[in-house]
Amino acid sequence: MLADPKIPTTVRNQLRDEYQNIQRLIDKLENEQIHIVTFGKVSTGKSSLLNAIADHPHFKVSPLHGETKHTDHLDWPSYQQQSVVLIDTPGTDEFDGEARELMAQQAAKQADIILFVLDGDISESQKQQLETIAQPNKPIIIVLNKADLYTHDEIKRIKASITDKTRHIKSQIVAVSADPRPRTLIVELADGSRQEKTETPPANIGELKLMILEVLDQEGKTITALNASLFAGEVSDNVARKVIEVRKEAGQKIIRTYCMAKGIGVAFNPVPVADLLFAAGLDVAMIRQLSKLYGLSLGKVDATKLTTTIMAQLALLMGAVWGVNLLSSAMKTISVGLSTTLTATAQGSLAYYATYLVGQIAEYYFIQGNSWGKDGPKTVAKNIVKNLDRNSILLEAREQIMRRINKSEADK
Ligand SMILES: Nc1nc2c(ncn2[C@@H]2O[C@H](COP(=O)(O)OP(=O)(O)OP(=O)(O)O)[C@@H](O)[C@H]2O)c(=O)[nH]1
Ligand SMILES: [Mg+2]
Repeated sequence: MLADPKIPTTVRNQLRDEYQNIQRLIDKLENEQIHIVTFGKVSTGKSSLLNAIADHPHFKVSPLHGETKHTDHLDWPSYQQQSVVLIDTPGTDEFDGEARELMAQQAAKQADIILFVLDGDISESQKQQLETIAQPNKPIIIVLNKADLYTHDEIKRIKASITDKTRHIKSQIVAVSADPRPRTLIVELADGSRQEKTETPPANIGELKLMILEVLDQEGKTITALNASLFAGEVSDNVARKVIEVRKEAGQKIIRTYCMAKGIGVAFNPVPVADLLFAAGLDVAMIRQLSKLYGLSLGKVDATKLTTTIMAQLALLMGAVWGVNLLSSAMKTISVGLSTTLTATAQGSLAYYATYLVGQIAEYYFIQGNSWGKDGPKTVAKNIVKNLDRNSILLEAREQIMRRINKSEADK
């Protein structure tokens, strides 16, 4: 379609841009590694923090200062070719100025996110370190670790003080306990007697995980991180909700781009209404991209099969509706316009709507983990068609298509 001379160059260029955006999104999903790098003074708990994030004791931890001697990394079990790499650096101390600065810059260069780890208020030299690694567009999360050693009020006060002292550096701050100390509890037994009990609380890093996810999201990288096991394990409700939200948003973007392409394509190459449902090449491509987003990566054959299943359900459901009724309701939404563009736009809107339905139904299938659930495809398709506001989608389609037709005419 991008090579179709019937479609004006300006419109084709716009579509090409949109395709490229989606393609970039998908490429990120497939190829990009995310580097999360710790940085900070000796013994603040950098290695412990990465172990807690990974939920795996990979990095050596010890109460001795300077336990980590070399930069070390842990490759996450990759999802397809993408992965998240956790990178641990040796702690810096007050005496190794030059080497420290060099390491800081190296860490900053390779990091997508820097975790600047503290275990109390920030000192003057730590502030200088932070200034050294701070760069525009390099997200920094200041992690106040060992929160278990402080009271609630103390944490509030330390956080406020850090915030104040780092006001000029773009960063966020969060308090965590990567490796909390065991604590002694007094438990009252049924007979009224009391007993001491020692327990080690689990790491408390849920808020940090959520922050990492949000930073990646702002960087346009969330999709890559979603499938990594980084967010598996002790996943808070918030994190899980955020993952679903971001994925859905990306899914809707993909669907709309394909709707637009289909709508424009049909508007400039009107086809008989009966063929609308079956001009399925773009729908298959859309379904493949959606499947990648949901971690399933359907091949062409499977994607075509799924498209056919959905089309068949829609055809059954719509029957006559796909014919005269729908076309006339698509026409009705068009109040002004040149008569030559009238049917073209109506048909384009209809094609847009059909692809929109296919996209929504496919996305439902992927969200359910590649399954129609107990209801089967028929009920799923029926519910989705019923719950979507057909007229507002047609209206939206018409507006977008008209805008492009008008633009291409204005450009002539
Ligand atoms: N109380 C408490 N102790 C912690 C916490 N996290 C880490 N520690 C302890 O702090 C000490 C240092 O932890 P590490 O993870 O080795 O610190 P590091 O920053 O990697 O240290 P270096 O590699 O020497 O720079 C260990 O004894 C950890 O058990 C925490 O959340 N609370
Ligand atoms: Mg260490």
